[in-house]
Amino acid sequence: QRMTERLSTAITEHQLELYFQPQVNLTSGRLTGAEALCRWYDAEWGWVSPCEFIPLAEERGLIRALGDWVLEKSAKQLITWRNQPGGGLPGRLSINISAQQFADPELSSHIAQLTSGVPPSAIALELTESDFMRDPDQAVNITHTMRQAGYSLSIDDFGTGYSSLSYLRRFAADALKIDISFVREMLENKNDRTIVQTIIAMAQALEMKTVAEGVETQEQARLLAEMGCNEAQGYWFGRPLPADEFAARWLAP
Ligand code: G
Ligand code: G
Ligand code: MN
Ligand code: NA
Repeated sequence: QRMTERLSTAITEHQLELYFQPQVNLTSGRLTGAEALCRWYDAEWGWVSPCEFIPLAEERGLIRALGDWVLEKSAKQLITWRNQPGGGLPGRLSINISAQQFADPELSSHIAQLTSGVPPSAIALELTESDFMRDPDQAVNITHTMRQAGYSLSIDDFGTGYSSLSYLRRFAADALKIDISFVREMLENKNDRTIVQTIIAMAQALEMKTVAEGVETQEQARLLAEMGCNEAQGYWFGRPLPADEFAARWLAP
């Protein structure tokens, strides 16, 4: 209860922060974009994990306000970077969208409003596989609208959400993000390795890109590259950083 009030205040008074984690091409090592990750530092509680406050925001009707803040802040950041010497973030900024935002029939036009000045080609939206599967027929319609508007779509936490092959094809997503739980032990665990390889083969057959999550070692990166995974994200390449630190480390001077 108290947490709901504090979160509500944090949203309206702009006490949340966006961190940015690099995404890289596994063959070239070059930056392909970044994922925007929401952070909340509370004076009394310290850092509160999004695994706690995102579900709370969803339950207590705050996710729309939080999601709008994330979209607006993302747009401002992209514009700021673009106006700096060196020319901005290469590739796309990936933004997490929750199921309730995704179910909004006005989502595409709403995002366009909140991100005015930023071309849709600079934005990828991430929705978890289980959120896609809540109402798959509706998701198919929305994904087509989003694609027509020029946004990229990624299926987040892939492998944990039981999507059927027929829906996967119809979602028209650009990328599958291989869930961290399969990447974590892929060197030691043959089953996990097989799952990762199978996801990559399936994505290739459906002409989707693969992005591995939670890559923490060079060995994992090497094996994923060998397996044909396109991109990766994880502590091996870089942790999520505040905007200025991200720019100092990753963007051209
Ligand atoms: O960054 P971290 O691993 O702590 O994030 C935990 C979870 O919170 C992840 O599943 C991530 O997708 C989710 N998350 C982070 N930022 C946002 C956001 O801005 N919106 C939504 N809907 N989820 C987010
Ligand atoms: O669920 P989603 O993929 O949106 O969230 C990504 C989450 O994974 C973020 O909370 C981020 O902080 C976390 N993360 C990113 N890279 C790594 C990593 O290499 N190892 C671990 N354990 N977590 C990571
Ligand atoms: Mn994500
Ligand atoms: Na994920």
